[in-house]
Amino acid sequence: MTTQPRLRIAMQKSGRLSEDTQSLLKRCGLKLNVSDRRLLAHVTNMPIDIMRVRSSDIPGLVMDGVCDLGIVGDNTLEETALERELLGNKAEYIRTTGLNFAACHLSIAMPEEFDYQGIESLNGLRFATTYPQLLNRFAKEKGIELDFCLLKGSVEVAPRVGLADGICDLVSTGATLEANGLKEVEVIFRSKASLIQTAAPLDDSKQKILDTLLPRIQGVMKAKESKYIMLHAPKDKISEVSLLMPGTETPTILPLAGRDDLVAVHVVATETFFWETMEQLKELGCHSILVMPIEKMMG
Ligand code: PRT
Repeated sequence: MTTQPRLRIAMQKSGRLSEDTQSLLKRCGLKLNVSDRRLLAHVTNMPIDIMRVRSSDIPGLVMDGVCDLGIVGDNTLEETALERELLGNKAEYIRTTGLNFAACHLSIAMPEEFDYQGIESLNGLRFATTYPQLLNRFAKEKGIELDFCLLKGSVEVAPRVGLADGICDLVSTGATLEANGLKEVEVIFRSKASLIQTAAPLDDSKQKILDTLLPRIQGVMKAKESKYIMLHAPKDKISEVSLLMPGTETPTILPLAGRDDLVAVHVVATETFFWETMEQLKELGCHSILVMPIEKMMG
């Protein structure tokens, strides 16, 4: 008896990526039972296995072909690729699609009191970082010499304890830098999560599974960014109303029972729909304005 090949996807076991990744896969219709101890979770309704590992291991697992796909931050991906190239290891992969979560940036930060006068003021200084390759590439591009020490966590404490002059670490809200008396002076890399796959072509049956999964992932991403808007508008104001809709497709205009002066307008907005826009719509005579989340989108 031949068993159907199963697509293997690597995801972070626990941490900042794991919840969003799990929720994405579930919203794509995958039924999976993820318990803390189970490191290889079977999807029960599709031939897919989920391998739960540290995020820093994900790029290597995909580049070495152990996993077909992986969901990982661009920061980890780029750092690993640079490190593997340096060591002469295979560093090829395909970035199948960007994902809209885990947004952050890798920045150089200095103590508040540091007199920053531009890139040159960093020359010859020592930095604590988890991302030596990205920092090194930045230094080379800018033509400066930096010294660094590798820290896998609590990087922000390094200047205070005399381990380094500054740091190079991930920032999302900036609260950790502020709490540790540091200020951001240079953003060196911007990152979000990505879906990656092995550089070698997948066999036909695995490619078929990916061909089903990928539009679902893109549909979930698009739905997350979109809103369904319904409102009642004066018939003679339709063109002004349409102009106010952010990033919308052509609106659907529907008659309203017993009203010749009003119509219902339905649109999918792909950009943020601000309170200010709703207020402008009201000024045009619109009412019953509803802004609703969309669960899934396709086509
Ligand atoms: O799984 P593994 O242990 O190998 O990875 P990890 O230790 O990097 O895991 P985790 O869960 O901390 O981060 C996973 C991924 O989340 C990162 O590789 C990034 O792609 C993404 N991400 C997004 C972040 C942040 N935002 C983030 N803010 N990763 C870490 N941080 C840390 C940062 O290092 C700093 O200590 O949060 C602190 C700063 O946060 P703010 O909000 O105070 O600026």
